[in-house]
Amino acid sequence: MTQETIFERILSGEIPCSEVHQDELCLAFRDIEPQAPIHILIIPKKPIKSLREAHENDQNLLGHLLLTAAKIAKQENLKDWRTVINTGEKAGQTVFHLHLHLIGGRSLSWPPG
Ligand code: DGP
Repeated sequence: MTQETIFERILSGEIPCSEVHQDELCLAFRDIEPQAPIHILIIPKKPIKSLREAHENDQNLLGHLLLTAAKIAKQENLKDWRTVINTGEKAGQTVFHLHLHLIGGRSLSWPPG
């Protein structure tokens, strides 16, 4: 059995979050350690560990996450923003439930560290 992540506990309501959006496929809430004035996580309700574990039949879900990020960015009055998906420990993934970071509200440098 795979261990429940913090995001599954947020999805079940066991751990509170600052919710900004919810629909049948995903939940979006403010990151607890914001790296910018706007830092929102968009997570699928389906427990996919990372983008590595996503399958062809998740195509609609993955597209939905991106379009939801754009919708939320507009709601947050962002003109420019960055979406990030960390995949694997060396890429900075710390929670093994797929999530998309929506980051904005300040100038963002490139390349990332
Ligand atoms: P990543 O490093 O890509 O796996 O991002 C995980 C993010 O999750 C990180 O930016 C901090 C955030 N996070 C971890 N625990 C919690 C929590 O309990 N609540 C919220 N809102 N965010 C969390």
